[in-house]
Amino acid sequence: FLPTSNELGVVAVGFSGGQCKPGVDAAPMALIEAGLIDQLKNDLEFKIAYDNQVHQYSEIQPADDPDFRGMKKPKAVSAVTRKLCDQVYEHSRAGKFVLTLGGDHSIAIGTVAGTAKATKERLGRDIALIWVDAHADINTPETSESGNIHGMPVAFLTGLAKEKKEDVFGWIKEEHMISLKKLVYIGLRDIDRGEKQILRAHGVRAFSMHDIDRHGIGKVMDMALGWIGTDTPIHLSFDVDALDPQWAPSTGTPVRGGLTLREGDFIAECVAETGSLIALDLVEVNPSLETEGAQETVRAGCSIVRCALGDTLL
Ligand code: 5AB
Ligand code: MN
Ligand code: MN
Ligand code: MN
Repeated sequence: FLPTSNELGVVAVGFSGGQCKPGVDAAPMALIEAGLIDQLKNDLEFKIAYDNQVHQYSEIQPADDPDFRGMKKPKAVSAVTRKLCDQVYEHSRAGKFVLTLGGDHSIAIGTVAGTAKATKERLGRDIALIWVDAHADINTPETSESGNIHGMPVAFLTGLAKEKKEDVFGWIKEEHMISLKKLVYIGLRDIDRGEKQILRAHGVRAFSMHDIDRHGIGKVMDMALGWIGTDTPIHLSFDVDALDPQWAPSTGTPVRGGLTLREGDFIAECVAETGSLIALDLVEVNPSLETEGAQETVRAGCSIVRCALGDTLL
């Protein structure tokens, strides 16, 4: 079921409306300027399908976008992720591997919805979702204290959060959703109260930093991938704030006590080794924060992408 060839669809998403700090929209350009796409083409020999633009989607974001159910910029995030869903769907439906460069993590509503739908159609299979993050991003509009939608994507993707209004995520249908049983978290260390209740109530498989300290990253990856099982198409959504701020300081919601650079790369390498990866998101790089560390954060992001796409040491 793998992407049929070495074809890679790249979508660059300069969107920051899922949270309040400007600058995360500049990440795709920073990653590309650091040579990421050239490396994928030349070193990893991918055939790249990239439209050579960083999508800002300003034309589809409404001027008037009041808070709704506590959500900030609900219509803008809904419209952008809906459009992104179509773009990712097209690549994935055609059997291409899809790399999406964010943007804040709200964009995963679009990317995962797109691959979930495409994979159901193409292979008649449900995808698994590996969410590497300091945060669980599974707040519903009601449990969220911030109203920032980048803390809610998993709730919308699993149907825990629902909304009938078409222009506020009502476009998300069964075909776009994933099962809470096929969701695995790695790197968690900052979970809201309401999120903890959700994770417990649904028995979601989650490996926190505590688990990584206890078992080591090798054992944790065995357990995480064992839970998913072989032969299940995997979408990997990697929030750069999973890494410790020592390695990735330029991100909107840094949390100390995170993954080392090598642990981040190792996670990506292990997922690559399964041969089941169909899509990757890299999100939450914000080059305008911590200018000293911006290049370091960008480099860390590039490294994770290369590892996930099969760059091997030997
Ligand atoms: B990120 C928080 N849980 O809901 C919330 O960076 C943080 O995509 C969300 O993981 C962090 O606002 C979202 C406090
Ligand atoms: Mn996140
Ligand atoms: Mn995060
Ligand atoms: Mn963040």
